[in-house]
Amino acid sequence: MHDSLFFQVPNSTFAPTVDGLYYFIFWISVFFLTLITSLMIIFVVKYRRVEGVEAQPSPGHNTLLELGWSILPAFLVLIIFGWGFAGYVDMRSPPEEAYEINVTASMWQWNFRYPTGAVSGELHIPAQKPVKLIMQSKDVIHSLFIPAFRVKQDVVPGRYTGVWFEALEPGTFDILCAEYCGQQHSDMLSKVVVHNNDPSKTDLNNDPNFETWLEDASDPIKDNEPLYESGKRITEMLGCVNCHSSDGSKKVGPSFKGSFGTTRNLQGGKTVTVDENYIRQSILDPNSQVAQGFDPKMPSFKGTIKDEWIDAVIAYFKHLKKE
Ligand code: HEC
Ligand SMILES: [Cu+2]
Repeated sequence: MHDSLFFQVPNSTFAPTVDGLYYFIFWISVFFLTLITSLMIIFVVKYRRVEGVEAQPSPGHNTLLELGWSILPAFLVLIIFGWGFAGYVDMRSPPEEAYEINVTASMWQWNFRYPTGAVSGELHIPAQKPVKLIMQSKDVIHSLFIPAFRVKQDVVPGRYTGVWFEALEPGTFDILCAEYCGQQHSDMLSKVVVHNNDPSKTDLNNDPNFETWLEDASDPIKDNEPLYESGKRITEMLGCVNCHSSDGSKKVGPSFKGSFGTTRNLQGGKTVTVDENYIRQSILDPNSQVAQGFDPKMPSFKGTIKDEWIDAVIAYFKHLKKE
């Protein structure tokens, strides 16, 4: 399957209804646009005023034709209503057994929390299982939009809103904010990672199945590995790697590689040494010290990242320094 002109690859159980209805309306519109425009042009030419020819009085009306063009569109509109309403009711009625994930939207970041206590900046879900999102906003109105699933739902401060879906195939798909929410609205991007839901299948690309991912994310610090490995896992889990590389290349933010122990020029003219405290503060309150040459685009991870996880991330910085 490929992205089409109007849609991303469909990947939820809602997609057939949404796409089907969309194309139904689209082709009806194309049909009537062509029919009406052509007839108009033909009549304009055919019945134009010609010198020396008297205008004829109207021959009366055609009851059959008039009933036809009233009743047929009425049916079309009712079909569209019925089809759309059935789809809407389905989208508004999450199944009892849906897996629940809490979502917090804030300027300009998505935060996903799982029943086990795991948190992540990207949404991880099992394939072929209904998932329900219970969403709230910390500040202004945002809107969770997952084009591949054909769902979009506003996230409103002061109340919960919800959305549910069932993904079909494993893969990675876009999440966007579809409600203008301030300066960095267009950066409020994330991904939904649909995991293989079949424990007997270990994915070809080394993609863990959902249960494995959830176990790691619930407790990313493993006793039997060096702390920096856990730190690396945490930077992947929380989506740090979307903005920071570990190979020295510049992305949205400075690379993690080789920065520990170096001197950083800050906006405003101060300089600091990249040490434990600087890293900790950069994670919890990034805008309090913005590195020169970069935009203050990093969201705060206060409340998302646990203190022990910061230790591990710092260990990872130190490890990258040595490498
Ligand atoms: C949306 C992009 C984005 C994400 C996600 C992000 N950062 Fe950043 N980060 C930045 C930018 C931009 C800067 C530079 C500006 C600043 O200092 O605030 C930065 C700066 C930093 C710094 C200071 C680095 C230096 O060399 O001066 C650290 C440390 C850091 N980020 C760690 C993290 C960690 C850990 C995570 C994940 C928990 C993370 N960042 C997630 C964009 C991001
Ligand atoms: Cu937003």
